[in-house]
Amino acid sequence: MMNHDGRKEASALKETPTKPLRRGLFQKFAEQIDLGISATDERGVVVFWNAALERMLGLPARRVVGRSLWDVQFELTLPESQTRENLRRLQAACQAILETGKFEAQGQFSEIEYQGQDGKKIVLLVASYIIPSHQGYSLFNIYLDLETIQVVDEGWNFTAAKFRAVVEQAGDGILVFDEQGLVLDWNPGCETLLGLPRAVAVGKRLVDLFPEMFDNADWKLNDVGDSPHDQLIRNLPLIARSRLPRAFDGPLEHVTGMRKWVHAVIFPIRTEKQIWFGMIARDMTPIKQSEQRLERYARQLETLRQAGLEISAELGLDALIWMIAPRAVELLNGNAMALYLYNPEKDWLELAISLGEHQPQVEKYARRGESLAGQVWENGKSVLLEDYHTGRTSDLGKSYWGKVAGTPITWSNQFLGVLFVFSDQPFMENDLKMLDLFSAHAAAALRNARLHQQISQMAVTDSLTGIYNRRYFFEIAEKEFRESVRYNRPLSVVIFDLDHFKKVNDTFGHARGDEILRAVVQRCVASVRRPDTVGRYGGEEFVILLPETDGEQGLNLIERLRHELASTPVETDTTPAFVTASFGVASLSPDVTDLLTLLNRADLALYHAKQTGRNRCVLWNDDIQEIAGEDV
Ligand code: GH3
Ligand code: MG
Ligand code: MG
Repeated sequence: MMNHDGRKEASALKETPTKPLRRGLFQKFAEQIDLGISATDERGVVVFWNAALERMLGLPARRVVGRSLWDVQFELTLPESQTRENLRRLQAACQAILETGKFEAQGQFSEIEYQGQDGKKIVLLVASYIIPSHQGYSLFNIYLDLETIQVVDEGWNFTAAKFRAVVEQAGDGILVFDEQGLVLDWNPGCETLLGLPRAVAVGKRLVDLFPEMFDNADWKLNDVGDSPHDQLIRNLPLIARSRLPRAFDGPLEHVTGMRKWVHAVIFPIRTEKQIWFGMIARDMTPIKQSEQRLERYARQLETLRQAGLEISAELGLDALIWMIAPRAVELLNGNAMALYLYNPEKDWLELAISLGEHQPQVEKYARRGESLAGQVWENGKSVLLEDYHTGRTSDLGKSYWGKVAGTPITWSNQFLGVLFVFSDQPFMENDLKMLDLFSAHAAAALRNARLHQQISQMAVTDSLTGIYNRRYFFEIAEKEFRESVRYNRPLSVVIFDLDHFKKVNDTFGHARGDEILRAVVQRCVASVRRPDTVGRYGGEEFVILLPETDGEQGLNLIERLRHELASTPVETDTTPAFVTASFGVASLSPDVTDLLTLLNRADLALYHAKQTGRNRCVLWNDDIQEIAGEDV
């Protein structure tokens, strides 16, 4: 272990002869270079001291080599620093570095004041390096004379032309400006960036040439209300002092109106007499655009995920349509949308919803191949139109040209509709794929909603005639009955049965019989009022619920229907078929306590109508009770 006591160490050094550094190419180079270089061995003994260092410090190598570095350094310090304590500290620091090989400030230049041979103060920049060797570590010092740097500065003219060429040909915008923020020089890169020639830019205020960028710049020292120019001027001394470049990003508009995104760095340029500032501006537009594309893509995926979750859980068709609409606009960052749904009965598209700002005029219906919706249907493929005339808008009152993205909605070859998103911004390349994905989600959800609607419908309707089945009719009738009793309102029921229908079947066949049944039901539905409910009671027996209707009114209503049926034949392929029906009516009275009683009375009245000749309407009364009673 090395002894940390200075005196003992000094005596040990005398006993060990120093090995001169190997002469070779390095040494030749080191002797000729304008940098001062010194090196020690593993013990800190100076083994190398080059000619430049001899000149800088006025200390010849022969007076230094073989002595410990700290002794030499100490000798060179200013008289006021030559204390025992300082020597001890210097020695301890050097030895610690040599022992551990750790030196945090490795290679960092710092200004050190030395005393020259003639007693004059010399300021040098010194950087130390610790280099591992086979026996431990050696210390290398590099010394730079600030005077020498001035020499390099003087040689500047020699290379200025070449350097100018670099600046002229650089792809980046490079400019120089003064402490007043006025542009002094402007390279061709700047001309390309802004589209402004040097002659126009020179003498202008920098902030006026890059207005949006300086508006955008975060100078951290902003006083509210300060103009961007004042902010720049106030920041320049700080930039000069810290020597660190100040970087900022921002938008910029080329003279042609083209939008760009620029990254800029402002840095000080020191010369002997003055400080100027340089700015390098790099066009980051392509990078910014791909960044924006990625951001949009990420947002779209999130919207798609959310929309997928949302709409797949919705079975109500109306609610579903209201979910699809805003999500479609959000997905493509559009202004408006339109959703058409296919109506298989009419074989056309019907506008289900259209919403948004600057909402274009869209057709309410579209047949296959007609209008844009019909074309998307026919082609079966998504379209992106860059220049689709979307018609007048109510709020702008002028023609509006916008972009439109459209996609068919299909579920395993089943065409369900067409979805459009309108925008006044151009769509991006991924947008159509996104819309396709969205449309696939929408298709699955729409189909489910349709199926649900059909199944719910099937549960309550009669498949032959499309009116309510017996079970569902009872459900409605029960409710209506309770309400009428509770609020003491009139209520009537009618049961009717076609006359001699066995014969109709025999004459025209069972299939034609079905057709006639449907026709009779249609007539019946057409002749009743909105709140009235028609249901199929049995084979060719039907029931009508007439709320807010007393017996007389009910009788009048069905009398019209009976007459209409009897006087107008049902058209069949062969001959017109006359069908008649018999009707029984019963209405609510205080002695009717449940629905079944009421229906039973209507049934008795119907029986009475059949008994008394058919093709007639009978209102229930107490006498009928007796007749039926006798018969049963
Ligand atoms: P009435 O005047 O006494 O009512 O004579 P009717 O022949 O109509 O006798 P009833 O009402 O008892 O007979 C019902 C007939 O209606 C029996 C059946 O052949 C026929 N029918 C019942 N449901 C259907 C149906 O869905 N389609 C067809 N085509 N015929 C039906
Ligand atoms: Mg019958
Ligand atoms: Mg019958």
